[in-house]
Amino acid sequence: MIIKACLFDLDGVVVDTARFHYLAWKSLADRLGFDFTDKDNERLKGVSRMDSLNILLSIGKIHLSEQDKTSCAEEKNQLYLQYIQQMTNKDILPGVMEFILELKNTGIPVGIGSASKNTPTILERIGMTSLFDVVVDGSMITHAKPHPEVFSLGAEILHVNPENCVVFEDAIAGVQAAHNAGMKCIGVGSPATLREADMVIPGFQDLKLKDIVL
Ligand code: B16
Ligand code: MG
Repeated sequence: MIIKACLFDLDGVVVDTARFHYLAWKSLADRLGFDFTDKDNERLKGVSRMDSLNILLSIGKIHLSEQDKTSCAEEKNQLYLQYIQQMTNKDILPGVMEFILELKNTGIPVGIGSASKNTPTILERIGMTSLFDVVVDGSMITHAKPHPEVFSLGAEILHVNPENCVVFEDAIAGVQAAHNAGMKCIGVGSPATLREADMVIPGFQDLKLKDIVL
């Protein structure tokens, strides 16, 4: 394929915010009186905030009104915001910056496609805001991954056809979203989990554009 744009998921691909999401959800679960494990947290990766809350409540076998759910989601987000306020460029995952700079030097536009409504805050904290040609986040979309909207919108804004876009994703729902958008997807993480991806890399360390064969 001819690569004309690369779209990056944020959480788990550019930065490791999973531990902050986990700590914030765990505090909420503690207050509601049940245990929320690290393994449970895997189920929330790439999933929208309200969908994550619904999964969390199903683990705790807790039923809440819509109003209480909204306030629980807000409570979790306030805790999460406290964690991400401490982020710096040291939180950028190894090799991502170098790889993005290689793409930019080659003339390939780069974008973000994230479910997170906190994307602008995180990009600002890690100093990467101006690096991306397009940023599509959770506040700009109606449908969560695996719906293709977050990536389709990015490609549309960049005026690039989906068949010329490559998506980098760490979550199964994100890989499916890329495929649903008609794009190729490189999984970042374990091949066992991301077996639907067109190629899987453990991370970006030492990755060069020439290593990508799709
Ligand atoms: P927020 P991504 C996703 O981001 C996270 O993986 C997921 O755990 C989180 O619940 C979701 O964003 C919503 O985040 O509460 O900050 O809006 O992986 O799509 O970049
Ligand atoms: Mg992710």
